[in-house]
Amino acid sequence: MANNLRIAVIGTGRMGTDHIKRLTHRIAGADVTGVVDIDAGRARSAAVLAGDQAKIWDDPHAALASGEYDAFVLTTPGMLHYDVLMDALGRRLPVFCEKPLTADGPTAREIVDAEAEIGRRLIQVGFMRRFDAGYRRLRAFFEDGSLGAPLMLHCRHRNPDPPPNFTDALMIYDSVVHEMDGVRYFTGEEITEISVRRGRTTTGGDGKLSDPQQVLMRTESDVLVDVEIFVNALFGYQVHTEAVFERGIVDIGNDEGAYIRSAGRWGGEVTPGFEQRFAAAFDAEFQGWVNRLRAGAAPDGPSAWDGYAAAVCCEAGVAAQQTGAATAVYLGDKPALYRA
Ligand code: ISE
Repeated sequence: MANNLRIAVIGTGRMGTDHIKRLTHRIAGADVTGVVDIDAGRARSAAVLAGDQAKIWDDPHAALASGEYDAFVLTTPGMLHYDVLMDALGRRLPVFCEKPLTADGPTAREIVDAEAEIGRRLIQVGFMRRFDAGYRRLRAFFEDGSLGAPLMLHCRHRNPDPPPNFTDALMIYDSVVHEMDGVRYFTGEEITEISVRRGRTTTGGDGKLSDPQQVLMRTESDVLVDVEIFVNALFGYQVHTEAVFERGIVDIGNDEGAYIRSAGRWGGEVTPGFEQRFAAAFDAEFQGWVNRLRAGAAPDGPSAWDGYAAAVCCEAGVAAQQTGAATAVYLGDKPALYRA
């Protein structure tokens, strides 16, 4: 195997620091040797997390141009992704890009077209659920057909509380985006139509969100999907999926772990948040990405096309939220690079 990958992490907020810790302590074959943030204090703390071996930058383009890194992890807010990705593509540098790929469908399409023009995959998008053991197990039933054709997916996505300044649109862009990618991952099909229903709102939040909401989707072969997105669920974190096939039902995402009987009660622990629920998935996602790059191979995780498709689905979802009408999803041609 080649030397350890020299990685620069661009953006050292919540996800950036989580990934620095992961790459530094749990992933083999990679060193975080650079951190980039316009906030100098945050960058310094991030460098310490990387074992104090990381060079600090305030400009991502300078880090990209330096020639000091083999790969980049991009965890800035989504609206800053486009310029960094375009620069990295121009330099043929691999980037692991946390979702979203970019801020909107048209710019995401530009990234797809630019990468397709190069003819080699350089970008992997951080849809970590694809690396969750339960997700993989469920997908196998879609692939092997042992339970017959898939008919429906019932998804529940519950958060204890939303991030600060969350909006109805972010419930789609930041949360339901994972189910959109999940549906595409399980079925291997594109989503063709999305509707959103709002109902009674919980008194458990600050009253600014319409929460919970129901997002309904249809795929190319007419698999129907319903998603409950509930971001002030208070009790803890839950991502649960039930798939209905012609000859069986498969459900994943029930809390696992010890089942305790004590003091006249029975039960176990509820997962507190997505970092815990998907910790193993995040690790598997990064280990796979590092292994591929070290072997000189292109990344094989979620692609720029997957990021683009998710962006277009989110836009349709937000339009459906605003109009109350079923909204069609139109992706246009899929370049050969993504038609493996
Ligand atoms: C957050 O950004 C995530 O990606 C989590 O997986 C999701 O559950 C949560 O709703 C989002 O806010």
